[in-house]
Amino acid sequence: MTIEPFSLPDGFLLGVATAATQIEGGDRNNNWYRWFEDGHVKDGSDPSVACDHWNRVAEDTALLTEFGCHTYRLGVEWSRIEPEPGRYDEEAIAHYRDELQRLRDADIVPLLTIYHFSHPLWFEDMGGWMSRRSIECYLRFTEVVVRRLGNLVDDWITMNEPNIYLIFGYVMGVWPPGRKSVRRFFRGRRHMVRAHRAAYEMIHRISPELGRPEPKVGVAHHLRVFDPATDRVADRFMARFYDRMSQGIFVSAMTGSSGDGGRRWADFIGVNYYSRDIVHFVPNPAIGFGRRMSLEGAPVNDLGWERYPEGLYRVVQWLAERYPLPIYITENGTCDSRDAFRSRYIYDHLYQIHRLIEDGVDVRRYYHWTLTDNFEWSEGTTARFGLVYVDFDSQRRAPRESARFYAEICRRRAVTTGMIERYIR
Ligand code: IFM
Repeated sequence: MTIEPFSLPDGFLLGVATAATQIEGGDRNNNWYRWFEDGHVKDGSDPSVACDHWNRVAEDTALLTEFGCHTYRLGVEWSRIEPEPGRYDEEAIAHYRDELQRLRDADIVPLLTIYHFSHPLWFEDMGGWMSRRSIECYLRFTEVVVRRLGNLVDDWITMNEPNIYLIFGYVMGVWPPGRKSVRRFFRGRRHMVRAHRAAYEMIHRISPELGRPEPKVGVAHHLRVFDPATDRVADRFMARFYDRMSQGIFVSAMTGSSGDGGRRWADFIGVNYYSRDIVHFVPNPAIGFGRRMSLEGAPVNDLGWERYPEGLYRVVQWLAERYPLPIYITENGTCDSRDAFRSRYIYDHLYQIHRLIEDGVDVRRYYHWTLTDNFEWSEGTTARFGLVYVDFDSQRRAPRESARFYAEICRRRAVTTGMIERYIR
């Protein structure tokens, strides 16, 4: 694969992305803490510890400044803000206001995620996203977030990866609440789509009242490449089926019209890109007639996910052909505990973004996943995605070499020959 210097346009923003539950610690009132208590986190790590970001906002924001990040994607924890239905915790709201103000003071543009896989236990106990009332509950919470934090925020993500949440939680049953029901998957999707659309409209209605006349609102979609294992019709059909059912139907319903002038529920499309799956047709209804795996012999990360940078080009190109909207890469990163290939991964994926921009695609931002090692859901803290190493006993942070590489990219908006020599070869 090509290794050559390249640069990104002047206004292009680079930063990192995080999620509240994965970093904050200190909260036990959510579905992920219960999932941990029930023994479902593979390495037994406790999300109420995570990387103690709640008490280390200053230290972690200093890292963002040190790395020269132009923007930071962060989330709020619903169960902290609304611990009981309709009761809002002023201290938690003040905490998030302080964090956002700190970012603005440091000239770092916040991109705020309202919902990222985690919700209060009272919401889980009423049926979560399966309940018809989920929409009004999510909107009530969203209204509080927007009214109380919205004068500090222009850029919003209403939901992170609704497709992954529903597939893992309701089809595969490997995330809370651990169900296996395709019917529930579609029910949850219906509710999440309605909730997102209404939140989109609400944010546009309220933000101008708060002095933010042009908010930008979108969804962070998890998008993969699905390639058929062979040229056989059955494999090709299954690959298309996965592509459509596990992502296409979310993007179309949450973005709206692909033509100009039609109804739209997104100001940008957020892309979380990690890997691709090779799809085989398997004549076995018990496993849904398909199996997904990594390409044999391909380079993989610590979790066995193929490292396939061209896939980023492919999914973004696919979107750009359909929607005349700016694209933000809202997540991209890799699980690499030895930091053996993270710099190369960053280089390869940013190179694809450079190619896309050269080819006229409107990609405006890139958020690396993630700042520090954190609580990687059912994998626990042993799956390390951080630019910064975390010792979870002492909570000591230590930037990895890839963090130095990424910091240089942020500062220069470019990869030079010298950087290639220092970090890639
Ligand atoms: O850690 C997750 C994140 O919460 C959502 N996108 C994928 C990441 C890596 O698995």
